[in-house]
Amino acid sequence: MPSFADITAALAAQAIELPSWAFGNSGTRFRVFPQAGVPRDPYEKIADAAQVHRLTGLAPSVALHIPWDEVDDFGALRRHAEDLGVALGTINSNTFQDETYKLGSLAHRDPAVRRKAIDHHLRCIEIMSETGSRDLKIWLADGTNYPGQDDMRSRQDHLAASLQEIYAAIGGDQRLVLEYKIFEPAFYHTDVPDWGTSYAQVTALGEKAFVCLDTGHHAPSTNIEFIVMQLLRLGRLGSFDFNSRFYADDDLIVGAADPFQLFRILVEVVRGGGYGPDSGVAFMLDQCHNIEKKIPGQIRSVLNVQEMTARALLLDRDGLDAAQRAGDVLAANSIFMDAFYRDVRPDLAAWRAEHGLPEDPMRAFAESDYQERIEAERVGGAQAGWGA
Ligand code: PSV
Ligand code: MN
Repeated sequence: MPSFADITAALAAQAIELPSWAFGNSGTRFRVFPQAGVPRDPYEKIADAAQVHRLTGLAPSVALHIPWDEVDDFGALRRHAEDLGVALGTINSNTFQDETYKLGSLAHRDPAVRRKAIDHHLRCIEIMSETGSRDLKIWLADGTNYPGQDDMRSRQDHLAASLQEIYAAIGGDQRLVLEYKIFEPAFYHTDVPDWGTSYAQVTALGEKAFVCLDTGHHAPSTNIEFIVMQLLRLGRLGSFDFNSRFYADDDLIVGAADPFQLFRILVEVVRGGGYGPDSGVAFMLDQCHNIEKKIPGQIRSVLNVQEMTARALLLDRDGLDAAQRAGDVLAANSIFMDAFYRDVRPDLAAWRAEHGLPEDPMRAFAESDYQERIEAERVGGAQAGWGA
């Protein structure tokens, strides 16, 4: 079985991208509970994200959502981020909040609506060159609520043509990632409901198009690690949107609802060559902190990913392989479970201390005055929120 010392080089390379929207107010369709100190603009969101990286060393970039994070000067926002020790990351497009998109965007039957949605993505690509971002992430709310409402087949064709036009604008070192989601806001059919549809659409585009897997976007009981394995095998896993869920797309803290599932996913990531800076797989969070404080919510999240990654890296692959070859079902399963039950927290704490990081980043944040300061300073102005 590998020792903790065997995996520290791999752990040191871990990078998890934070979503700018995790720092703004969010809620459910029933109520948004505003929190004191919440950022009023993208600059303040990035300042908060930088705290997570400062205390964990795990979160060197921040994803933006357009238009939520529109600013006059993206070069200035980029410099602001760099001054705080982080980079601007994935640009997320948004075609789900405009009146025009009520019946769809890139898959809409009206060419004028599709034009508007395509132009929005071309604008996002322009922003990517200013922010230095590699990935354009597309998630579409497109779908229908009632059988017969629209022609699913032609919508798929419209989607393919729209994506082709967007893809043509993607730069040589940029990528397009297409996220799928089983349902919501559409309740009968969704135009990109599953990994297979996303895979079919991105492979038709070319080598710079990949699938984004959001862990909250599947039917209950879906074997997500199987999808991870398959997409890695096919060379099309571009990124993760990590979060956790009990019921639907709950957007809770990753690893909170089902740590074992997170472990199983990460085992397949490591097995399939999806871990590490050269793997081409981006680890991102896509979460909302509706009732807990946002910065510690994000710190807890990246630590959860790190802990499960360490356990996945500690899996005794040789032993597992031998047990599998021998057809020893129980031995194979117990080797797998040994890695899951391994408590890596003391080793990680000591390792952080050796690297000039707080042993316990949650406590370090609680003991800092950052939360108090933002609550005192960020008075007046409109607080940022999911959707604004
Ligand atoms: C959709 O539910 C989604 O997962 C997409 O990634 C969006 O961009 C994000 O949530 C917004 O919270
Ligand atoms: Mn997502």
